[in-house]
Amino acid sequence: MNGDISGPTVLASAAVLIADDSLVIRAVVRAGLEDEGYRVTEAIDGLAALEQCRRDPPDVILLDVEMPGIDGFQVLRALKRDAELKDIPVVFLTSRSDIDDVVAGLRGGAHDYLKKPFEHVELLARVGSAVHVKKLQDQLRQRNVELDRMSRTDALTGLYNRRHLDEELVRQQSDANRRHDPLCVLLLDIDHFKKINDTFGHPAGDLVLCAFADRLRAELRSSDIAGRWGGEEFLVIMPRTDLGGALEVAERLRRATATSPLVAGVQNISATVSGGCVVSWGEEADALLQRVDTCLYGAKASGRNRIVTTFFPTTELMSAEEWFTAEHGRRPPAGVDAN
Ligand code: GH3
Ligand code: MG
Ligand code: MG
Ligand code: MG
Repeated sequence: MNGDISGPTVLASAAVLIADDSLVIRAVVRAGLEDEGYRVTEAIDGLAALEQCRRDPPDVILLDVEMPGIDGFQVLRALKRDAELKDIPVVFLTSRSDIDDVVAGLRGGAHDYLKKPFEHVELLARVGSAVHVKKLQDQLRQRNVELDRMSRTDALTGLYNRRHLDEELVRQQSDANRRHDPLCVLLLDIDHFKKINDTFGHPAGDLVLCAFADRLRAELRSSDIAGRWGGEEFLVIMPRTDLGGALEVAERLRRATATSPLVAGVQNISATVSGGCVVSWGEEADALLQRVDTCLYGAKASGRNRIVTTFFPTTELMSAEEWFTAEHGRRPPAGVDAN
């Protein structure tokens, strides 16, 4: 990221709101700032200033103290209460007589103040310093957002990582319990992946994992949350999905993997996948994960390339095919568009 935030381009792109009931002050300040390349908007009183901030938040607010309706201090308090607006630096414009109040205003979170009548150079210096602070804050916030995103992303596949999935599962389960919505989880594990590594090499194995991640992205609905659980295991959280719907998705993924090879660079590598797929019974996330893991283990033990589930209220395992037969007397639909 470019660290220079004081150059003319950055300042020129900064937006300053001037809130003052004096037409003369607004005109003088606007002219001075526009000459320097700032974008300037105006508000004629406190309420108009707040409205303007909500509509199009500026980088800096030049705020008169004495205005009809709500005064500058009340505007400052309203800004500080608003999560979206609280970080916009406020520079008070004040006459000498209310300087003590303005010092109190600084304790209330104002960035700076400017005494009327002010010198042009001082106006520019104080606005410039406020813009500088605002740009630093924006960069920091942006960097934090990016760090947070990275801390939740699997570096190889770009899917969510286990940390995010763990948190998301707890959140989704509590939402589902509160709303009495069904919630399903699907745990997939590529079969004999070690052999793929041994045969084609570890880098090709990595590409297979990426190709499988792409397949997940392509096959799932936008409301599904898919991530890499670890190694060659992937977890999909399916909110507002009943077991039948989740098993259809799971079967479609399993069939697609078994029938069309994964593209790993110049190689097409055939693979199969096994999975456990369960609907939440309202239990704790750990217990739900334990149950889906037992199903996955069952799928491996019973021959791989299959999806296994449990039949409420017992923990007896059955394949997806058996479930569809028992539940509907039918096989899973051949091609269901999940999008
Ligand atoms: P099973 O059908 O029982 O799941 O057999 P498997 O070989 O897939 O399972 P196993 O747990 O024996 O081996 C998993 C392999 O996955 C071993 C490990 O080296 C490999 N693996 C884990 N993470 C990665 C990775 O990021 N890249 C690559 N290329 N391989 C990985
Ligand atoms: Mg005034
Ligand atoms: Mg595994
Ligand atoms: Mg495996």
